[in-house]
Amino acid sequence: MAIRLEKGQKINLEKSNGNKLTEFCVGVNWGAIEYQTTESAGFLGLSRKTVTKSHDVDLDLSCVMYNSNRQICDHLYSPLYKPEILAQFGLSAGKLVSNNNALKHSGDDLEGDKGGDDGLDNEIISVNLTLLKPEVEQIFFFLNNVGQEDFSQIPYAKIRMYEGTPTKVQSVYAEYNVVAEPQYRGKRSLIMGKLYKKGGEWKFNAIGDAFEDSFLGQTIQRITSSYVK
Ligand SMILES: [Ca+2]
Ligand SMILES: [Ca+2]
Repeated sequence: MAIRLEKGQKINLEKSNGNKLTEFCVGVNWGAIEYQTTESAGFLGLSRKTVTKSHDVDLDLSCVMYNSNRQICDHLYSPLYKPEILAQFGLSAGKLVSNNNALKHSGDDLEGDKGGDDGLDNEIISVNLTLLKPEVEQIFFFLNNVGQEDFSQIPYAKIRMYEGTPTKVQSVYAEYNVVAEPQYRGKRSLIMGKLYKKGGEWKFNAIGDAFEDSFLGQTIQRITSSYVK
């Protein structure tokens, strides 16, 4: 049974059989905005018909890793972010694989599901904690909306941690539903949570704080200034 994460909740990465969870995926599933409109149809376009159109929603799932000096030591975010804009925030170019292959991103989805919820995550970060460089102490996962709409306009956006692979979900460990929550109205970025090492063991803290940030660089600056401990 998956844990329904509540804002601020801290959990141990321990499975029901007592084993540690070291390999898992963090995924986000979301939908494009669909709407109905009419357009001319028929011979000479003299009649009208109702059609369903969709408006792409480009959410980006990313993460940044910090060392014990609270400095960024690695990251995963879309290579589509312009390096010159990232540089203004002191950030390196985007990439989809972290050092040692410890974390891997499935790639930048620019649209969201069309034609209804397909039940699959649109962007996934696979995590293998055993491959992390020892210097990594905290890993923050966050979500940005590259488009103009806020989270409440998106039909669904669900985040989950699960065992399995990006193509096969074995067991969902924890999940939360972003757009169903009123606190996400008007917001375009979300600091989802952090993995952190304590006494040599990894734990997860669900943060769930949403902001108006329109660019990933703002969200990373916010994490660095207010969330890294
Ligand atoms: Ca995306
Ligand atoms: Ca999907």
